[in-house]
Amino acid sequence: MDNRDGSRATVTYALAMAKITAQEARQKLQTLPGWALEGDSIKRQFTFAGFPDAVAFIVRLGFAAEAADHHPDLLVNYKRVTITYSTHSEGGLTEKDFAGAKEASSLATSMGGK
Ligand code: H2B
Repeated sequence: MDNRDGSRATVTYALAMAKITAQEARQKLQTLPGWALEGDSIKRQFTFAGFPDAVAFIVRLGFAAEAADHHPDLLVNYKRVTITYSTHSEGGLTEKDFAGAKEASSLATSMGGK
């Protein structure tokens, strides 16, 4: 499985994109308070001080998502933002979704999201 130069880049990439089972997902969610498994995705809602803060959060998360080339579904209802992560290309959950959720949680918390 090693590359010809002896590096393991291909192997690392394959692992990163491996689909995560529901059982594994539940385990991983124990370190992501507030996030729930819903079908083939993970979901959490944050409430901000008001609509402008909610919009500021989705803009910042949007740029982080673009940089990571992994994009959540984002729903704004007044001051509440619902974030849903799933890996479309895999038709399920991968490590990328949990990395995105972790980033979303720390950004939301830093912006006063509860
Ligand atoms: N985001 C999500 N959530 N799932 C994907 O499969 C995905 C993505 N694929 N962002 C990326 C973009 C892909 O389309 C580009 C070409 O890398």
